[in-house]
Amino acid sequence: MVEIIKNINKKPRIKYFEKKSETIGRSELKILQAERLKKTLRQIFSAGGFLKNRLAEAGLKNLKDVEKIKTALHIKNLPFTSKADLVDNYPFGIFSSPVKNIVRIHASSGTTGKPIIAGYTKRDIVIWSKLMARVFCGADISKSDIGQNAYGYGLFTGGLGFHYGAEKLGMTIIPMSAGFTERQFIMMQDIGATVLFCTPSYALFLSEEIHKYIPDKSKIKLRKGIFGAEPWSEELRKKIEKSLGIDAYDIYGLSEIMGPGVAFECVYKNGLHINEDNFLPEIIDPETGRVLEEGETGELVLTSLNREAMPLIRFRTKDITRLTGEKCKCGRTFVRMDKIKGRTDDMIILKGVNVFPSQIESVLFRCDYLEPVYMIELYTDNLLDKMNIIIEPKNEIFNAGENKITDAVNEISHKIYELIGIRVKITAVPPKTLERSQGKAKRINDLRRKI
Ligand code: DLL
Repeated sequence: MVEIIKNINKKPRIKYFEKKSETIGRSELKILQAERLKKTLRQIFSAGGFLKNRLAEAGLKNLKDVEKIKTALHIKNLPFTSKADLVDNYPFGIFSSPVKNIVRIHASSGTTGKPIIAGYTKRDIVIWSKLMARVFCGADISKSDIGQNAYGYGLFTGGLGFHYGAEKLGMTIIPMSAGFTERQFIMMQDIGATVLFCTPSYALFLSEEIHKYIPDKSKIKLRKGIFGAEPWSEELRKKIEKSLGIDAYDIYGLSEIMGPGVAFECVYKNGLHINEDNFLPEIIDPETGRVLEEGETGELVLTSLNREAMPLIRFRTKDITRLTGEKCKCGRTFVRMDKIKGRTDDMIILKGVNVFPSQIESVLFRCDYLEPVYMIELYTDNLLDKMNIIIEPKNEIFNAGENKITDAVNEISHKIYELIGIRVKITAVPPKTLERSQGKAKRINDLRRKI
């Protein structure tokens, strides 16, 4: 369990936004999930279209079959939905509400250039805002806080998702969006933001730049941050916490299912609670689709239980994690998932060994002599896949000459070898060479020859 920096000697404060729902008994929750699953299936049937046909092909032929469902465990018999299904049914083919009832559209990048569209009814937006308010309360953020929202506003769900949740809670929210770094610091200092919302890589960038704009850290009032939208290691959390002097929390979500707020950390930071009254989680073997047991690592699959516009059944997120149903000290009864290890898309297979960028990050970010930034290049050499990790040794190493740089490279090479059992190339570049990200960081540059 991660130590809670500011509350080191104090008992963490436990707050809920919807206590009854967040601490619901497990048997009551199971009944609610079954009811909501059936309601969702009824909606899909009455809307007709792609999802209904998919369910019918898999044996759920009509409403009578839906009524026969007794528990949410029935989910295992239903077919998966994937990003490709959303692309194929672009833009509205996957909606279960008529377009006239849609009040908002968001989008994320698809695989073929066409974006993936997410639609929301008025009710969906209200529920989403409440789920985001749960996230804030989970991190002991209250309506007296001032939130600086540096997630991108626009088609990305981060900006408006956080914004509406903050307003629902009654917090003061500064709609900064990402970028405009100098202005971020001006507002942070002048308005006195107490909480920061952005991607972990942007938080890191801000922490690297802050001394230029606010040399006296006592001028800022930041106490917490909620960071997500990309995988980030515990080591990165420690770096952000230390350099900004805040308490950092993880939040998970995806546009297809809603946006931010699907899962979040409470003050104990021992996994992310999944809002299980709204989303039914499963873990599957990404190769075979077999449902795995609690505690086993695999791909997270989510089913909407409370969406109107675009409920999805068994959506394959491609995100790798595992679930635990062990009791949490915060009193929430929702299962927790581990921090996301990475996406199946981003898993690198080198000589048969599976590696995620987050594992490499854990090693690199533990080395104080490196800038907290890296890039993994994949290339082909003699028909074999190879990896080159580009690192930035800090100024003091770089300026100390060739030998010091070589020592750093050798040490990293050894540490990576200890982690994955394979020798990879390590390239040192001068500090501030690699691009810093204001949104989701790109960690892999795939230069492999495509056959
Ligand atoms: O990233 C929603 C979001 C906004 C989440 C702000 C948290 C904060 P998409 O752009 O559709 O939505 O990307 C979803 O991002 O399937 C994961 O691969 C990744 N992701 C999101 N949160 C986390 C996280 C938003 N906490 C995709 N840890 C997901 C790791 C995350 N990966």
